[in-house]
Amino acid sequence: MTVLRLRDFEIHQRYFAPEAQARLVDTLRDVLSKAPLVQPVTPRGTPMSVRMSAAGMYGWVSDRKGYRYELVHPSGVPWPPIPDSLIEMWRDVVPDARAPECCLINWYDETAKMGMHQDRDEADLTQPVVSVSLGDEGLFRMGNLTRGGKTESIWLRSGDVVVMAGDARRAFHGIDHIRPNSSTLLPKGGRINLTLRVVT
Ligand code: MD3
Ligand code: FE
Repeated sequence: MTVLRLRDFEIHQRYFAPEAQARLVDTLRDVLSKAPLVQPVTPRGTPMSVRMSAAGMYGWVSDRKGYRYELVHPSGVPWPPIPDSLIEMWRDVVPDARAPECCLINWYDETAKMGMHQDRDEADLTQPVVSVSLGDEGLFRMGNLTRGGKTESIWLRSGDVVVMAGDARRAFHGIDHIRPNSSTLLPKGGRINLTLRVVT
């Protein structure tokens, strides 16, 4: 495993070995059977290209009413618990952080992307966010504390873990596109990104 530092982003390349990735995908299938992926719409009603679900005490949702954290899936059922292997990974990479309260699940098909944005719906922005990439590679773009300016891009590969702490926690970021057929982890292809967050 290689740890790269780009500004305040810390990238643990191939943190999860292929067998651990496969076990994680099996666990996620279970989570998604209870809390299925949905295609969110922005408050203006535009469908996002990414499908989403969540695990943990809170899930992040977006619909005509706005962006927010909710205690239940849109179907009304509570979000399933965050898988143990993810809690263990969180303790390993951010030992001083509070326990994660949300594991957001983003699924990208070969055409999906995520525009540049900041994550600021959480109450305590001093707490880190940790992401796990699974399946096809995604081109991650890191920006600045305000919109615009120079950016840096890096391909996130299956098994990579990214820690956003310090200034990186409030930086603009996005996924430009994914590289189809770059991984055999997911039988139907695509990319899954998990982000662990402290919400309250
Ligand atoms: C930097 N997800 O869910 S992961 C998101 O690959 C999100 O699905 C992307 O941006 C994805 O909000 C990027 C890396 C990431 C996640 C959360 C961050 C970078 C971040 C929060 C703050 C700053
Ligand atoms: Fe984000």
